[in-house]
Amino acid sequence: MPTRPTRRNALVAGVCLLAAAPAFAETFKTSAGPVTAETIADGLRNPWGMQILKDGALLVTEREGAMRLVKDGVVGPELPGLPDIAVGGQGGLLDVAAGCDFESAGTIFFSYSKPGDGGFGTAVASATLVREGANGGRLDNVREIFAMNRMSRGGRHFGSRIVVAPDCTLFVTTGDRGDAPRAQMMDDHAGAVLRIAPDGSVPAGNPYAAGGGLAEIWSKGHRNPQGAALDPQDGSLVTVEHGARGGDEINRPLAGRNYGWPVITYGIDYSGLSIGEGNSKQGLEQPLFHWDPSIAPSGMAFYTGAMFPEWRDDLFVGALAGMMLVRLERDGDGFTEAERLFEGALGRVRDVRQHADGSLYLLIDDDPGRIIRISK
Ligand SMILES: [Ca+2]
Repeated sequence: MPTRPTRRNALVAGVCLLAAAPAFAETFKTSAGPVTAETIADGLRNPWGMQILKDGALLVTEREGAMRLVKDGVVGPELPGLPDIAVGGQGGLLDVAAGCDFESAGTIFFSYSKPGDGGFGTAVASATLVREGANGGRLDNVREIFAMNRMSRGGRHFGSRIVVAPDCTLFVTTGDRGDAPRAQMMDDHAGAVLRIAPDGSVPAGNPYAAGGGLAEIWSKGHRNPQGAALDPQDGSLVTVEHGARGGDEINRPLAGRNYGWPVITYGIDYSGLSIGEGNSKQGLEQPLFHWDPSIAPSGMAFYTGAMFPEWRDDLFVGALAGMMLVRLERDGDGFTEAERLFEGALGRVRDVRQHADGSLYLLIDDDPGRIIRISK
């Protein structure tokens, strides 16, 4: 799909959505009993990433190139200060995450498709969130801390979840940009999990810091990981990626490992042609789980809350094409699908987050899109 980059600054940015969400709630039968899905904010344009703040405000990105605060059901105005963002296809403003020092310094990180020489690539910036009132504010000290080394045309597969680890380093996922062989190239940031310090430098412990690949690379061979979270059991990173047809997969990316794409995959091309060399090969890692048929997985979260004791320690994955929330239970070192929630009822689930009160928040990627709170 050709991409027409739209410089965000050229967009008409005057739409301030200050209407409170309409009261709208539905009840669903689940393995944890009846649960309520309540729309708590509406009118967002393709929301992509969300960080829940301590006072209950939600910091939300819209793919079209806007970041907003949502508080008490009211969607605030665009927060000024974003850099130029190439909006088109799957690109735009993508994930957002609070830094380790958010409470003291207001540091946030966000990912986006950056316009550059030769096209676009996934980039990450840091900024200081300065809040004004309940749901207003601005971004100060905006600084690009990472950009893919190779820009390219085309609007597919930017990856782009950000996970802040307890040591304050950032895991960032990138997609293959629709050019599968790049996922195997060690001199290319595409198709990878990357690990960077909060200032963008290379932290100690990266597997290729001394050579063999770009120093930011943590793992390679990923197609388009759009979900990532830390496993509360051992702190390890878990990712979920869009595969080819029948090849969406969950991985536990370890330093210096290769997760196979496009050499091995459980998927086939959407044209029906086979891909690569089969399902397995020595030296390439197996996924922990894969979906056939595909569900188009996006954001993920481990559940550690008290509201749904039946679901404690389970993994939730949002599905776009599948329009549902998938619950997975542990199965040895891996996971197995246990339940499909809200299938077809709420829309494309772009992201899922756990609130401190144990409820789950879903981002519905649509225009207008919305935020839904799952509780009981
Ligand atoms: Ca794989």
